[in-house]
Amino acid sequence: MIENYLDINPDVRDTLAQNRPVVALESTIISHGMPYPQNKETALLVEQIVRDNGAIPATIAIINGKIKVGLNNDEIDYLARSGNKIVKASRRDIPYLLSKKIDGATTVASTMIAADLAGIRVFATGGIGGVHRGASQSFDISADLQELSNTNVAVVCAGIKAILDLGLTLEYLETFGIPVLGYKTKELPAFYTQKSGFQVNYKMNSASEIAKLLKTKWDLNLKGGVLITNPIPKEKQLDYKIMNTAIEAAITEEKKLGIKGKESTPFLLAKVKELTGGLSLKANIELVYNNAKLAAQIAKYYAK
Ligand code: PSU
Ligand code: MN
Repeated sequence: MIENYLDINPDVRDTLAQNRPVVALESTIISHGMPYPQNKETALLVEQIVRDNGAIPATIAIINGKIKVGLNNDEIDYLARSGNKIVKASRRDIPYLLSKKIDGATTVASTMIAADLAGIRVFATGGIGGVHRGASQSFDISADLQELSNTNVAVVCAGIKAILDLGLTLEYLETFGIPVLGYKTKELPAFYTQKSGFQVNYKMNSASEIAKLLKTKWDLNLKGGVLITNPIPKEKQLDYKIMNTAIEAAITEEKKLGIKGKESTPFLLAKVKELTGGLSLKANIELVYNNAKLAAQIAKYYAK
């Protein structure tokens, strides 16, 4: 049955069957999170970094009426070039896109669903979606958070995207019982910066410790994901004040233009890139590489 909807690349399937490590990767970050050609270069290098660290990458998207787990380079190129023309596909979009055979780039939420169906437990991205600033009025809360409360996949990220309200997002994560771990940090990283002014629940000092926590959680049938926050490397991080000024300006512009819903995050990321003269994109790319490396290490221990 599920084969009608799920297409797992043979390399990924064999690796999983042998209980060897696989890392899931998303595709909204390719089509909607970064411009071409940096998106393609990043997507390919992220896969290479996963391989160099001893795991097999599985980039995920909706292609030709199926959820494809483990894209080939042509498919990555297609998603990278298509950009906003590809549907940004979250949980609610999956049935429509599959039944209509429409392609889609998967968000954190839908990539978690696909990873879970395929049996992949570790997933690397840039930053998760969360509670938007001003959410008390807009009600804009990313479906990524609900997914983390339901689906057994660990998400390695550089924190909650800085364009969001980190404090409210942490409250949401607490309510839904999602552990927020910091890799070698007590402070929650803020995507472009190591600093945020908020704390994670637990500082973890190694990939093996994290893998052990994952096993414990799921052995106990404590349903849902784990958020593993991995700070951007110190020498790659941006200035906290400069970033916040750019983010506030981007949000003001967004309000003026009346942009909301699923367009909000891609708009804000692109605007912040423009306002920082491309610096935010550079940092975003670096933090994704850093997360891919940690995710591969965690997947390796988890497979043991
Ligand atoms: N991480 C990045 N760039 C991105 C994303 C994550 O570095 O563009 C994407 C993910 O796919 C995430 C989405 O699920 O942004 C959040 O969108 P929204 O706020 O509409 O849920
Ligand atoms: Mn939203």
